[in-house]
Order: sequence, then C-alpha cells, then structure tokens
Amino acid sequence: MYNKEFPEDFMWGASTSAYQVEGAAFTNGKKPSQQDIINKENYKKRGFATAEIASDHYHHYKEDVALMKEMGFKAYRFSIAWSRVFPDGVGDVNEEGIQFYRDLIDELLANEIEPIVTLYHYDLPWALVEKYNGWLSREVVKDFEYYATYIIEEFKDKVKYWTTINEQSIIVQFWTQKCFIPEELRSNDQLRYQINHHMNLAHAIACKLVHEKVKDGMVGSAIGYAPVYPLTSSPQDAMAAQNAHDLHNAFYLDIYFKGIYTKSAMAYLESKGLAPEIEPGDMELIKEGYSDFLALNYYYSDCVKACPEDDELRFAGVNWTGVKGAMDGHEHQPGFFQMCANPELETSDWDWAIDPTGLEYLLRDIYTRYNKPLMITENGLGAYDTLTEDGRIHDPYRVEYLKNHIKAMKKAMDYGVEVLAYCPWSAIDLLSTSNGIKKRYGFIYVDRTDDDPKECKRIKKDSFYWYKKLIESNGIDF
Ligand code: BGP
Repeated sequence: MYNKEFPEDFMWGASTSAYQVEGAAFTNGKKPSQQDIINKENYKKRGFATAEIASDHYHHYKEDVALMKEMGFKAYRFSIAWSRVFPDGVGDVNEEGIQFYRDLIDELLANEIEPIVTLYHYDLPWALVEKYNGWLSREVVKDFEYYATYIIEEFKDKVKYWTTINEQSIIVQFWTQKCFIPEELRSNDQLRYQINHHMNLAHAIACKLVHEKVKDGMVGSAIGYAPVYPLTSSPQDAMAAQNAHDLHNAFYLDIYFKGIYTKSAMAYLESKGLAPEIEPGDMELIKEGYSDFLALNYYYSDCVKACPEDDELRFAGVNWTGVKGAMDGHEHQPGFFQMCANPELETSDWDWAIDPTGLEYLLRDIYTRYNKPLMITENGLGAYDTLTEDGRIHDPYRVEYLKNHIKAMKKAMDYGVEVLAYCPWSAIDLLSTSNGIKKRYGFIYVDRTDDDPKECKRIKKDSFYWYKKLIESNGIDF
C-alpha cells in the first residue's frame, strides 16, 4: 500500500532555532540568553563553537531566505530569541530586536514561505536566570506570558502556525544543557519535573493567547519524540517499554491534548519523590490551553529493558566526541525501565539509532490515540561534511536518511494520518545543541569551524539540489 501523491498544500520546508543560527548575540540591543552563557562554557570545556556568531543568519537572512526559495520551501520553522526582543526578559521592548523578526517574516511572506514560529527554543534571557533562577521558579510563567502576549499580538496577522516550547521531554533529560542550573541544585532531580510543570503552564498560556488573538491560528507544542521498543519479547521488557512510553511520551502528550498528567507516570514519579508541585488552578489552566496540532521532532527510536528496583536513578547520556560508541551512559529509572542500545539498528556517529520505520510507527500511534493533525518540525542526520576541492559537499548519507524518513512518513499518511508539514533539521548548518558546529545537519553548508567563524560563506550541498527536485515534484521525484 503506497500511494505517492502528497496533498497539494503540503508544507515542505526546514527548521532552525534562534540561538543556533542567528549569531549577533550582543548586537543591536540584544542581551545574553542562558544559551550564550552555556555555550561559552562548552567552548572552554569541549572546544565547541559559541552562539556569538553561530551561522550569522542575523546578517545573512536575506541570502538564506533566497536559498530557501530556490529550494522551493513552502514553510520555514524558526524561533524568536526572547532576549533580542526583551533584553531583560520583561520591560521595554528592544525596537531593533523586534524589527529583525518583522523583516524576516516579511521576507518569508514576500517569497511565499509560510512562517512557523516557535516562541521558545532553550534560550531564556539570562536576566531571568540572574533574577530568580529562570525556569526553576514559578515567576517565569508570568514573564513568559508578557513576552508571548507581545509576540503573538505583533504577528497575529502574519503568522498562522505557532509552536510554544521546544522539546520539554528533552529538557527534562538534558536539563543542564538546555537550562542554566546552578551547581548546588543539580543533584535534585525533582526540579527537572518542576521545570516541566512550569513549562506546561507557559505552554497552556501561549495556546490560549493564540486562540484568543489569531484568527484561524493553530498552536501546539514541538516535542522531541522517540517511540520505545522492548529489547526482547519477554513480558518484563514489554512492560518496561510501556513504562518508558508513559514517562517519556504520554506524560507530555496527555497534557497537550487531554490536560492531564498520565497517571502511571505520575504514580512512578511520586514513588521516587520526583513529582512536581502543582498549585490549585494549574490543571484547569492546562486544560483550557489545549493544542490544535502536535509538532514532532524525530531523530531516533529508543530501546529499553526491565530495570531492577534497587538500581540507581540515572538520566540520558551524551556522546560528546562524535566517535561511535562513546555515549557516556543510558537512562535508568529503577523498577520502571532502563534504556539500552538497539542491536537491530545502525547509528549515526553520535550514537543516535537510525530508524525510518520508527517515524511511521510514531505517526500512526499518536494519530490513533489523539486524532489531531501532526507536523514534522525536526528530523535529520547529524554528520561530518567535507568541503571538497571542487568546492562542493557530497552528502549522499543525508539524502539517504531523509529519503527513507519521507517514505516512512508517507506510508503513515497513506494509512490516514494527517501530516501538515515536513520541516527537517536543518535548513542551514548551525550550532548543535550538544556537539558544536562540526555535527552538521543543513542543506546549506556554512563555511566555518568551531574555532574560526571565517566569513560564514553559504555553499549548496548535494542534498540542496536533491531536496529542490523533491519539492518541485511535490514528493514524487526523489
Ligand atoms: C533537537 C533540538 C534542536 C537540534 C536537534 C539536534 O533536540 O530541538 O535544537 O539541535 O535536536 O540535536 P543536536 O544539536 O544536539 O545534534
């Protein structure tokens, strides 16, 4: 069963996020975000590029949009840097900062590219970290409301599709990379789930604002999602897979679509002293802030096995080096599940399992459970690219990865799943959240290294031409 036609209005495009692509971190009134600080530390510790220049999209945005147009993009998903608009998090707007987004959105619209705007992608204003430890404090929710109200009001006539907070599930796992957490609080794992609760409130507020202000607007979260497979067919491993699904996936989706915390996941968190504190009125707010769709960021599937009750709690590991097999650990949730490598799947150089079928699986699963439209807002292969002597980048591995994932997405669509857009990661090379600039994802090469930003010259990769052809034929010719 495979019917090749995509819907006429299917949104082909790609994604980026502000701090990973823009640079100009201290230009025209912008003040630091927590990512400017975290990435400075990463440079000192691991030699990864900082966010200071990144891909210098701030100064190249017209050229970048022209390249997107050349590829035939119908949509572009990007995020707004809160501290470019409100350098102190709240208070006076930075006119030059907001002007950048006005110009970018106008440029996209002039090129008939639909803007898909993410309100928050890891880059909380540093001023709010200094003031009250950022997302650790409930105070952040009202400041987020102030920021989101301004942005949604500003762009309500130009932006139809909104995503709220990027990847809460990933923030819980990798909280010190995604949020600035003071050293002395890092051993308190309950705070991971407390941050997530604050984000659930902020997400609900943003959904309500879009519903109030944007005529025909659609809003949802962008979630980092991995389907979970049991390592073996033993009932214990199958149960572990159910547990991991409940804690990693349902725990977020039930909030977005049903306005509830998944009971099994909450019961587990309570038993370990990890459950968030919930105040009266919180769950009512969460219910009111329902989602119209779900944006999915899919890179890999997960594999789990049973975990002994007396094991030690551990969260996800990271491969810092890009040498296969160097992942520094796996998540263990005692008595619930433990993550492990899937012996059936190949991995990227950073140990991420490559699994196109996982995309079909999750699209089918989510749509059956919640019956809401879906969007792919990230999907892609982080890889080493080489600029060859002929001035080209030959990246057949990226084409292969994307091709197989598009086929898998289409299979799910042929089974009735409503998918609105495919926006892989990333439109253009940018700063990785965990591995500097050498781990590349883009269709457009940015000529720089971790140490030397050079001129950030743009070069079209082979995958650029491949994607252009695919879009031209609306998904038939690839
Ligand atoms: C997602 C993030 C992106 C992005 C991507 C790839 O989790 O939303 O910001 O960077 O993963 O991850 P990495 O940059 O760590 O390779």
